[in-house]
Amino acid sequence: MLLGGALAAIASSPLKSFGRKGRRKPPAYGDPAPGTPQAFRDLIEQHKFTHELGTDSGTGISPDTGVPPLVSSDQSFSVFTKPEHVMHAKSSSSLSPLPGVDNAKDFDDRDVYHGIAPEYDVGGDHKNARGESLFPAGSWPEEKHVEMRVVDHVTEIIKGVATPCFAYLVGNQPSFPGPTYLVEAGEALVVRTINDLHDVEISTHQHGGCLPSHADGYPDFWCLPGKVRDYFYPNVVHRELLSDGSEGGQFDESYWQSTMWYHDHSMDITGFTVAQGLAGYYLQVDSLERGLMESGVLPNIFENEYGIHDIPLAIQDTRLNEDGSIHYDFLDHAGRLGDIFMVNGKASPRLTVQPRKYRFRILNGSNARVYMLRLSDRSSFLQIGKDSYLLPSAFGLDEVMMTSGERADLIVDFSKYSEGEEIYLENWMEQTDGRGPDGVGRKAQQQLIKFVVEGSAQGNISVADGTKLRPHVGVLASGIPIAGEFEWKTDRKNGAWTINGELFNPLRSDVAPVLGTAQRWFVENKSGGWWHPMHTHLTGSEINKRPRGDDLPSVKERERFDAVGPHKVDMISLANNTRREINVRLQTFDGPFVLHCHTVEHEDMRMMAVMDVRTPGTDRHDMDGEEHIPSEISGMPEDFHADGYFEHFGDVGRLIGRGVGFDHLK
Ligand SMILES: [Cu+2]
Repeated sequence: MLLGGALAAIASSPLKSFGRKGRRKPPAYGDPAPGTPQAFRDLIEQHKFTHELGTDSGTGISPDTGVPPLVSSDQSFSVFTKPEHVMHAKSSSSLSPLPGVDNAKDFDDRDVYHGIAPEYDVGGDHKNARGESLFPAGSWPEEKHVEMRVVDHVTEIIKGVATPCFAYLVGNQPSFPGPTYLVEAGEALVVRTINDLHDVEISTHQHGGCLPSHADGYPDFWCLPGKVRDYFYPNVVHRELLSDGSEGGQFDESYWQSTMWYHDHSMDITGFTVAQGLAGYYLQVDSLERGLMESGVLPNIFENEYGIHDIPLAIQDTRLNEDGSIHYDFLDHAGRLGDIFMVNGKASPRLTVQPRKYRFRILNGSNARVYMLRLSDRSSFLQIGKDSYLLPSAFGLDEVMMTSGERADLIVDFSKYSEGEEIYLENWMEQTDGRGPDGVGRKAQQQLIKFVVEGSAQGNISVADGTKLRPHVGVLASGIPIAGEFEWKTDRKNGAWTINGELFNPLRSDVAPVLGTAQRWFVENKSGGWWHPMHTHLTGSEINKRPRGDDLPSVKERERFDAVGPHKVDMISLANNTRREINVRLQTFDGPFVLHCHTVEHEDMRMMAVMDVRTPGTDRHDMDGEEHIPSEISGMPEDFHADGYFEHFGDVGRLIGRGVGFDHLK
């Protein structure tokens, strides 16, 4: 299956201004159907806010009716909706054949067909392309192994409606969305991924991770149907530079990530696979955050607080067909909007809470929707993290905007409420198509999840406005030179979105920074009325300067900067006609990596660029736009391109030659 971007039309639409009225609707093509059938809407209404997260209220139609996906006592992974179990991977040597063994190809075709990253060294000292160990001396981790299948599944988004979907399966219980990983910083993990889908190639990206290119979900480093790929997650971050410029010091603690997520990133079809359910959380805890947990500042995830007082809430909009299946329109390139709002895969659920503080790790896992989240009584809450990173300090706010792919790590205090009180998390952002939101207003008001306060508080946490969390170390302060400046300009050309005038070509390098340097980037969106939330793989983006109000989709971002100072993010949301400045540190792993728009349908329309971080003197590959990346790095077998699996390989040549879309619609 190689659908989507290259083969279909794209809306050509007038400019649009955020918050302005009276703009013309874009021409409608794709599926003009009225949306999720009324019968299903009636069912949602009937069961509204009755599905308690963390319990099973299924009817038996769906296999995921509440048994947590436990394989064995030392490999327990948790699903969002049944989150009693904190999950630890198996210790090493649970996989057969072992990851990275030389004779892997002699095993059955299903075994490790795509190999493992060259940075993975069996029984040795994992090193990057520059020969630097990924781990400081003496911190060699105990390696963990996990086997994860990607399978067809049936879930129950609406009570009583069986919905076919895709799911990640760890153990014996598939879950929609996927199971939550919990790793400790510096604890290397190999996830053996088996693609049991029929005719759908996948490529798993760990969003926020600092990973070898082979394991990063590069869009055409696939795990093919029926095949296996070993994803090597060393769970490292950039290390401090020694005086000779090599990466040899301790980990830079300011880069440790907390709330990451993983999702499919397969070229041209990511919008489809994510809508089908291929997304989940990937949580990491380092010693600093563990200290905050053990001293009672934050809930202690290692003391069974996961799913109790530390709860991931993934917000996604979706739409169902008449047969209960998930609607996806490959012709809607503006960006998929749904008319059903899910939290953790369930339409309009509820969560019973105690009168105390909770940590909610909120993910906007929607393909194209922008949210403005508020509590129904307009109470304020704390933000402790943005995207993968804990902020330097907690700060109070009463609404938070989230574009696709962003995370907001929030603390909500229910202690002021009395028994039985009901509070909703609401969306106030109006949006009618995938180009971007129209503005904030009551017309858009949508209750997403109901919190019901019950019982007495079991313990509490002390985090408050101003509590110090993760100190920020500036890119410049880290001693790494800013080796250059680079501009990324998004635009719309020939009916498609481009970055610096180009469509994504997985074989072409768009910027090739030297490993061990930093760059100052200017990211600019001049593409008329379109919004583009931009995401860069490999490393965090440092917001070093107080942003101009005109350059922000929400002035709350400047309030955040004023409150916490420079900090790291992994998403930069570009409203129309805005420009942002960031610093990025390009360390640890050689490329290729992508940066792209996280409105997933724009990404599928090739709104991606390639950052090929390179170690001088190495000859890993030549990204001239034509030559294939060597098998060792891509994991694609040497004979792959010769055997005709994809005759036209994503139609790259065709795209470059004539642009995207049907000519008569341009
Ligand atoms: Cu975009």
